[in-house]
Amino acid sequence: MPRRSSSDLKSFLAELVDRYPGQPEFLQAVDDVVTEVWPLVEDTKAYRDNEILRRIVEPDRIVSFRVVWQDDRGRPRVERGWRVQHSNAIGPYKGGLRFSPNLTEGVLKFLAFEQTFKNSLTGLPLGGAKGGATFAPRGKSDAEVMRFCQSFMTELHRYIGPNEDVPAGDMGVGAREIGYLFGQYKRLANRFEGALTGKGLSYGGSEVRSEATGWGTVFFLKAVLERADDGLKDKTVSISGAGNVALHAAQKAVEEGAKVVTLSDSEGLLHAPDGFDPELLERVMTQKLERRGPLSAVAEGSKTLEFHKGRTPWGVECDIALPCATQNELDGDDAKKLLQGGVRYVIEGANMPCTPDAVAAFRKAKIGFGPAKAANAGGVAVSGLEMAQNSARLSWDEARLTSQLEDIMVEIHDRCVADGEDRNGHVDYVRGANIAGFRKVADAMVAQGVV
Ligand code: NDP
Ligand code: 2IT
Repeated sequence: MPRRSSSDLKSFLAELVDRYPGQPEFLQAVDDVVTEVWPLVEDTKAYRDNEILRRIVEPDRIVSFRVVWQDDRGRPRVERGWRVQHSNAIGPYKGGLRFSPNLTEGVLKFLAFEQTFKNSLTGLPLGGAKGGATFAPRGKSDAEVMRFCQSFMTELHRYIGPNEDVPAGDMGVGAREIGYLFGQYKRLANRFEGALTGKGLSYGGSEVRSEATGWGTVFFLKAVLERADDGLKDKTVSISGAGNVALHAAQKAVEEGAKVVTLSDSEGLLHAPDGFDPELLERVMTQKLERRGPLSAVAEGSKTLEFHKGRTPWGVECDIALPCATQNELDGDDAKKLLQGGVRYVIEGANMPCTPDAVAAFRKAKIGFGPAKAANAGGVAVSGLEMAQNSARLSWDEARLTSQLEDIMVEIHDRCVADGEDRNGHVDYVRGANIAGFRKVADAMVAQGVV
């Protein structure tokens, strides 16, 4: 079969644009991976002969379903639910569930696509998937959340299982939702088994899973810093978001001696010019993760905190930026502001938080840029360890899991370096993560034949 050229790359991507015009996030994620792995595919006859690229951009399957639930007034409410099973080439489908009113199939396709390469980078046997629903947990009572989760699982349970597809949390799906989802799965399957991760510690969950994504992002950052002969102590860090990932990233960064000066939520920016201390972070955790209230309330009556409605953290000068809220939250203009302010490292805690313009600006400036599929893989990695503990019917302790998480993040870092370092010793982590993540999946696909 003849080799393809870069004009073929353009037409390959253009074909997808024609086929999926309503899925910009999916196209964005595909463009990022395909552009980086194209030369590798050109050079590898088995990948070309097996049409690996054409196959990998098409999810194995997407199930979509209606979810009807009853609100507290007794009215039936209708949501859309999905599970995108992208690839099980290297292990059972694995990836989170997102509950968000604006969720679309295209967003879930991007997340499932990314998940496949992220999971490959962890070195664990995990395929890629993502799912969710248009349900908005905000403002709902516990009873409403429970009824929704039960109804959602009544549909989803047919497609998941410990060796088939293992969902976990993502935006809008935390410990409470996983509890209700697991309870309904167990009732329907009549089996106590690890069909979900992120479970509570009293019923098969793993130590360190709730902290894992944020802590893992900081472990990855530390590895990047260490390679640059630099360290986290006394660095000024801007973080966006105030959810599971952002708050645990902030917690670990503060523990490592950094000064974290921002957090944010969908209403605005919480600026702490003197930095958040551990007690203050505990208060924010209670407000955002337990009470699910607005971040602005934390600043009320405070002399050291400022809340700016409608603003993002990217106008605040920092050494390190950790976008940990949502996709495309940091654009080209934000990147310019951050670079002008002297940012030296940008590490993605959220999935695809930087737009292509922003990523291009950071790469051009040759700062340390850690892409999501490498930097936020700690969450799914500890999910993989939760699956291993469930299979063995054992629970490992916190110290063991923290050290395994750190080892995995350093290994991911090193995989990025192996495939992303140029002749001058500069590491392009975007290239490294895409090539290393892709190669393992592609080799497994070649080995398994035309399936
Ligand atoms: P949470 O639901 O716990 O938190 C999300 C946070 O982001 C909330 O503070 C939310 O604000 C804020 N937010 C949402 N949309 C916006 C917006 N448009 N502008 C500013 N802030 C916004 O989710 P997670 O922390 O779990 O997830 C955050 C990111 O990390 C997502 O991209 C997710 O896919 C990714 N991720 C999560 C993993 C996990 O293990 N949980 C693993 C790997 C990646 P508000 O409270 O006002 O809604
Ligand atoms: O985006 C992600 O990696 C997650 N939401 C975690 C997935 C998981 O299965 O733990």
